[in-house]
Amino acid sequence: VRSRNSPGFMLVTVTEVGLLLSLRTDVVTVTPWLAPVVWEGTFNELLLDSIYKKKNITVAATVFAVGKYIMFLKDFLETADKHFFAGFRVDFYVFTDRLNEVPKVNMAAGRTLTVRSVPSSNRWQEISARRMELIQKLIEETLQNHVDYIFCLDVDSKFHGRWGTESLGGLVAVIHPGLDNRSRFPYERRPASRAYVAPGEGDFYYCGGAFGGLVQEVHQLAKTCRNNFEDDAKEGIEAAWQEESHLNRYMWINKPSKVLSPEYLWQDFKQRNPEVLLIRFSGVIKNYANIRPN
Ligand code: UD2
Repeated sequence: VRSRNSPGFMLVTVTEVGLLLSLRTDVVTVTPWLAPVVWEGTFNELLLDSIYKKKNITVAATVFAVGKYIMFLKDFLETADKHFFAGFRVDFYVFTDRLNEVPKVNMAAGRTLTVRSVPSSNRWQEISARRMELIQKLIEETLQNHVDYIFCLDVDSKFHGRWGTESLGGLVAVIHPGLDNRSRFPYERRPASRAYVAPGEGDFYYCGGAFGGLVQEVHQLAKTCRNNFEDDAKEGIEAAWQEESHLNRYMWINKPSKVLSPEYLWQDFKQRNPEVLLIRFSGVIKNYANIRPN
């Protein structure tokens, strides 16, 4: 810290240093393309909230609850209302084939819930992958001109801690919590697929269960992943992890401008790693055989 008395030197208080420097040295906090990696202790939430309050932003969130996955919706929405952009305007969009089973959840002021009907399917892979098409259409038909940011989230999950303005960016991806060995990243490895990532390529392995950013950027992502998924299908190819594989390919080519640490999508069956100081959002334990249609 430079001295207050030396002419030409700027006064930098300890508080300001705290704002400027990352307080975490045990984790990677910036990518090689200079995108922040968000961990607890790397940001000032009061400062960030005050910046975005002035901008008067609206955030949309999409969640799909098709078939038996409707059982996860109540907890998802109740915890989202408490922790996801608390104090900000949030429009939740629920896509379901079980309109009558959508729970009644009282949202805080300034937050809305819209339910949209989607067809059911007898293949979970199709339900998961079709989300890209429906997100693309939602943005084109409804969000384009009145929402600033959007996050697309898995329903079989709950919020446990703050998820707020620190997560905002042009294109935002979340590091998958279960995969830290690069050689085992489950990218699509068949060159015939449009989701192909060659050996030695790829930065992180990102989750299909949470991504977002500016509405225009997510529109481009959803449209590209949808087209690539459908063009693959015409040639009889389905990527190893459906739209998650296409998302990973997209993020390799179009680097995210902000990367969220696994605090932003943990998995309840995993023990917390020491570097994860706070679990903000986490996938619940589920029995796939009981809830998926196939
Ligand atoms: C991973 C991803 C998921 C997706 C999938 C590959 C995480 C945490 N999850 O999870 O996002 O990329 O791999 O396809 O990164 N759904 C329904 N009804 C169904 C099946 C799925 O509504 O019958 C929806 C629901 O919103 C669910 C999501 O699709 O959260 C993903 O399906 P999943 O949770 O079964 O996928 P999973 O656990 O393999």
